[in-house]
Amino acid sequence: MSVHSARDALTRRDFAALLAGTATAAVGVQPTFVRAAMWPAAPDLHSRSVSFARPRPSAAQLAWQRDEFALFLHFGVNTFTDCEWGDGKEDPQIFNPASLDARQWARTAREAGARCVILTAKHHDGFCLWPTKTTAHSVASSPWRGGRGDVVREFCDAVREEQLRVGLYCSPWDRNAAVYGESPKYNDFYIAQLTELLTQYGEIAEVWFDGANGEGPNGRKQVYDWLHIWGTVRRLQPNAVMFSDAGPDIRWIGNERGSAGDPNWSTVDPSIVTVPGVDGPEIIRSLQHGDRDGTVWRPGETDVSIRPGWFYHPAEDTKVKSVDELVRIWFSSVGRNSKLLLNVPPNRDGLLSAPDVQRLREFRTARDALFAGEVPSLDWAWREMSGPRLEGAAILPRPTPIDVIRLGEAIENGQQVARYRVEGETAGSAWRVLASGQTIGYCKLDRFDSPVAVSRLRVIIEEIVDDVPTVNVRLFAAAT
Ligand code: FUL
Repeated sequence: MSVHSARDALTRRDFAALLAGTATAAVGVQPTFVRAAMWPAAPDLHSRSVSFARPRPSAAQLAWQRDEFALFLHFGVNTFTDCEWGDGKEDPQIFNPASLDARQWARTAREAGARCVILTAKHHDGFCLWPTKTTAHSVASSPWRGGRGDVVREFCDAVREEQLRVGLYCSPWDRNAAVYGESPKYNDFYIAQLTELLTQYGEIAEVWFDGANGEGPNGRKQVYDWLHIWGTVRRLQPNAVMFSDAGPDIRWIGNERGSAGDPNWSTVDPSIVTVPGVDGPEIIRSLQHGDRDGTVWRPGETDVSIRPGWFYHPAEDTKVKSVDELVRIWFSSVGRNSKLLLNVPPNRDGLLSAPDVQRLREFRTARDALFAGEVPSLDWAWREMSGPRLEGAAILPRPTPIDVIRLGEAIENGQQVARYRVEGETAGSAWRVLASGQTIGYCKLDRFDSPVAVSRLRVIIEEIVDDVPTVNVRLFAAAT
């Protein structure tokens, strides 16, 4: 997968216009399969004033991060054609998930420990899972529920019933829409679809803009009016975060393998992709790692599928990721200051399949076991030092075999830690480095190959960007 950088920068004037609600400027994307990164050369859309302080998350970005774990549901005509990318010519008659039960999706998500669920309301094939007024290419033309069904409605109701938050994916690239590539017309069409989704289904926590794009028939290239699109979402759902390859609120982590960068800053430098000639690897690096001196808060989301594909394929029933692999992904996503968005695709019956449900249960059990032995919070004594900038020490009530250390910064004040190490006093009074790293952010997890019995601990924050951070330390003892 490649990321291209050749895109028109949003100017500061465009951004001011966006805030004033008068924006019309557009940002282009590449005509091949790209993850298009588009960062406005301006502060975060949440902020109306330019500040020189280090960036901080908005309330919506904080809530997004605190979820830690969300499920992604890829569902649509591809489920019935065994495809990953439909070409838009699919007959709506093939969509008939006879036993669809969104409550099973939502219950499974809650039991797995997810706090948000995101559904593909429309994938690249253009088939809409809700009875939209914008096109006949939707569930209304299918035999499912006699053409009177609405997957998005059933999904939203079920997810909220389980006290989880709702996210919607609506693909910008549309291989069915006749107006795709006639830029102003398609922008209107797409904004009308978003307007339906964002006004008829209650509170939406996340709107997911996929950067994948193969463009339209006859090589017609759609020039997206991102300022207008993002502005519409902000106006209709001010508490939602918007994901796209590069924002405006949440950035893509740069791969679909479940691996965030280490280090991983939640701040980015928006100018890096507005300089003409910057090529792919540099953008991927920025997406993976963020930027310590970045001027906007744009944390990374790690999306990965539990199966090889994003959509359901019967042949992949035996290829569901192992628990060990999922736990490894947890450490390389949530454990690296990211959020995990794990895809689990409903099948042709409209249900999550038995192997996936079973694996999600095992994944939850494995996490519960890993984090079951939390050491009751210790009395930490923190002091500011001249060399190492901050040092915290604590005594354990008895020597305890530590398996995992979870560090976290109070990110509402921004991200500050650039280097740290954790030392433990082991039997025989020898101090030994248990963990060391660069960024901490919302959550940094360090796991040991074998548990280490320690009686005292020191956390040394060796490098701080700006202000002295508040660092929270949680210790987890190995199961005995
Ligand atoms: C990609 C898409 O092309 C895939 O089909 C999937 O939706 C994934 C999450 O993003 O860019």
